[in-house]
Amino acid sequence: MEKVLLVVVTRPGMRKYQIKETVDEMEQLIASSNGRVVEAVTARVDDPSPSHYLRKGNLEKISDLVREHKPHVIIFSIDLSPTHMRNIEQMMRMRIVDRTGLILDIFARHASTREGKLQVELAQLLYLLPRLSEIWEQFSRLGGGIGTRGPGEQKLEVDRRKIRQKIGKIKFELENVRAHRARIRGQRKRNNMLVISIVGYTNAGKSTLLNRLTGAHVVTQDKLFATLDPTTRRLTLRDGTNVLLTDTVGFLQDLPHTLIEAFKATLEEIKESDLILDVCDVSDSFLEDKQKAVDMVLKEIQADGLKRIRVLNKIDSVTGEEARARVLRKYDNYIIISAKTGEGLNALEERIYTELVIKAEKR
Ligand SMILES: Nc1nc2c(ncn2[C@@H]2O[C@H](COP(=O)(O)OP(=O)(O)OP(=O)(O)O)[C@@H](O)[C@H]2O)c(=O)[nH]1
Ligand SMILES: [Mg+2]
Repeated sequence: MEKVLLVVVTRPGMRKYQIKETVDEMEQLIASSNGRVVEAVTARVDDPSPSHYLRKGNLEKISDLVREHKPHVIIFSIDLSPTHMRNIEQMMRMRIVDRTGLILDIFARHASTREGKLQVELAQLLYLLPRLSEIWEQFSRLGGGIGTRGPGEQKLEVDRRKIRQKIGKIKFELENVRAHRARIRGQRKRNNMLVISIVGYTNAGKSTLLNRLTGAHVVTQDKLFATLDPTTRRLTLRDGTNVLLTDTVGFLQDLPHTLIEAFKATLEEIKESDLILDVCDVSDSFLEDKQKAVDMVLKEIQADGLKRIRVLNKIDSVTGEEARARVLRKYDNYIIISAKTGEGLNALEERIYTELVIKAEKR
């Protein structure tokens, strides 16, 4: 396990609970990447410095903590420009990872299929490409003198070209995956097969729900982004209608754009479903914000107009009559379940049946 010093950058006007939410989420992301936070420090940035982003006071605070804890890496809660990253790296003599870098690391750890790996590699290259030029620009500025400029720029061009070629190659391969997926969808449509996608924030319990409903064996973990590759299983409704249920990659607040782009083929499946099960975790203190993030991703992938059942999972974690009653009142438009104990799953299947079979017959 790597020792991590976590720097949570806050902006003026950020509320206490938002800071807490960011710290919590960063700690979960770091744990999912097998890191251990030795200390989490907040650094308020009112007016970013051009060279290091953070100002002197915060940099000194960080440098003291580095001496104290001797971490392996410093992880920032925001994305840094390559210049900022490099300057801080040199000052602290330590590896720096920013938010997108961390998320990419988790994805790289969890990718298991060929498609998953290709998508992650694409995201990594998309992350690298704009950074490459900034790194080189700085190099040529610093080098400045005779002879450094030409070769530097040539090398940059070569590197860039190589990366673009690689991106093109991966995109081409993923295009085949997309086309294959589209053909399968076409077949399903012709066979009048109905398709349901389970979506929701990462760690909400989507895979546990798929396993419960269909007897699948998708790995479930108390880690963020345990699932990257979609799994589809058949579910038989009570009148014998077969539907297909798909569990897919989870969402996150401000999901890096490079990942959305790279996972286009996977996310596209959601858009084509007849129904989505939008799963969230009642035990999560930041449920509302996470639901907003889910809504935003659904909008971004143009799946916000689809028929949707809102599912509130992990009700087993709410103990006490009163607390339960409060949840039931507050979330009266949700189907309340526990994927772990099986509570509420009959009601959920009934609701799926109503949405897909009864309402369809009426039309
Ligand atoms: N108490 C409780 N825990 C649950 C329930 N459902 C899932 N969990 C736990 O929540 C964690 C995440 O479950 P997953 O099914 O892996 O969640 P996911 O939404 O597929 O997560 P990602 O694939 O990482 O996005 C695991 O530790 C599960 O055991 C539930 O109903 N009750
Ligand atoms: Mg999962």
